[in-house]
Amino acid sequence: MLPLVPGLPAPGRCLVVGVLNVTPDSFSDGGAWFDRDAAIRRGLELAGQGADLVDVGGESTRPGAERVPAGEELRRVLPVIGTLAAAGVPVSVDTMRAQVAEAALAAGACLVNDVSGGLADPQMPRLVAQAGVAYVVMHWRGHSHDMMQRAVYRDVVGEVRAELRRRVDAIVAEGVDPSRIVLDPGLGFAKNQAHNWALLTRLREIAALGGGSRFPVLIGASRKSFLGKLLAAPDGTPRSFAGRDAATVAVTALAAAAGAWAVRVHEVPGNVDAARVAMAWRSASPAARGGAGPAPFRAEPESARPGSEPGRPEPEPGRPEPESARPEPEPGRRPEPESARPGSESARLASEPARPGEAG
Ligand code: PMM
Repeated sequence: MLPLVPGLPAPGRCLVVGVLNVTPDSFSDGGAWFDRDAAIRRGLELAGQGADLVDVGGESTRPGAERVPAGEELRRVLPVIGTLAAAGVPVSVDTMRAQVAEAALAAGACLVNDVSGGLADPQMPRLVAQAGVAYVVMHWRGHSHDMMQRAVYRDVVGEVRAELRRRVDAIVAEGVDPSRIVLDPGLGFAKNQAHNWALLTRLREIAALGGGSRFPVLIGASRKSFLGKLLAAPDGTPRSFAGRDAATVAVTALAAAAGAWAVRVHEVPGNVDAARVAMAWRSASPAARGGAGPAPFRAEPESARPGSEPGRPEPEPGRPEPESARPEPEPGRRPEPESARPGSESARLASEPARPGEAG
């Protein structure tokens, strides 16, 4: 089942968050949307292409980046957020500053995406709690100028989980509603290639954070250097940024099939398709019949299958059931099945008759 986050779109598939960096220096698109009108046009374009949210940021977090003053960050993002929100586009603000988040929320943003998970500005969790909005809490070990020196782990998944757990506890203690928290492993932020791949393949463990409940997980793999290195030319030259979009789509399909709640991407259309493919995949998979996903194609009632327990996912053969598979959502975090939501991708999959002449 995909979790629902109150106040945010629920398309019944992995959400696709379009990146809109209003910066001169972001790593892959720096400068492209620095002009205000170009940024607004791009935001409308992303929404028109099917982005469920447009994530507006005014400060680059590329490795080595220095901070921009708060006044400059506000100048970059506020007019863009205000115009997009007024046009009906669901907008998130990518900021580490409570002052910027507060102004962005007043301008119409509905989600705070804080790559520092509340560490860069201690006022942020309280602000988010008071505003009652959704909050992306990313794993972060320090500002971009020297973050790669902190890419040292003995057990990257265990340490990222433990550090996120501590952040979530601190943020909830400040009054943030746990049902509004989205976790993000922070690919590329104090992580090398091997760290990123390890985290991507263990999303369920990140979502569970060591407890029974599951948090929604957002993945930001788009165009990142681990994809550039993976696709490097024989002489070692990394693939160009735009040349990483197909690999980004592949990661979206895999992450969404593994249960990611959202992906943050530069190019929307292929990723929306991938999220839809993943939803169909999850809907049709045998595990979905046990509760790890919706069950629109169920051929027999769960109770008819020997040893099955309604609502309980089937462990993979030969593997113990992960704690994240235990069906004990936190109070207030009981998502309805995607197939139950009218208009959702999975409801459509469940109800759509096969068209004549088309193989399913
Ligand atoms: N990555 C970047 C910026 N913001 N936010 C979240 N939640 N997760 C990310 O992985 C993330 C982010 C850096 O990428 P960009 O410069 O292309 O925006």
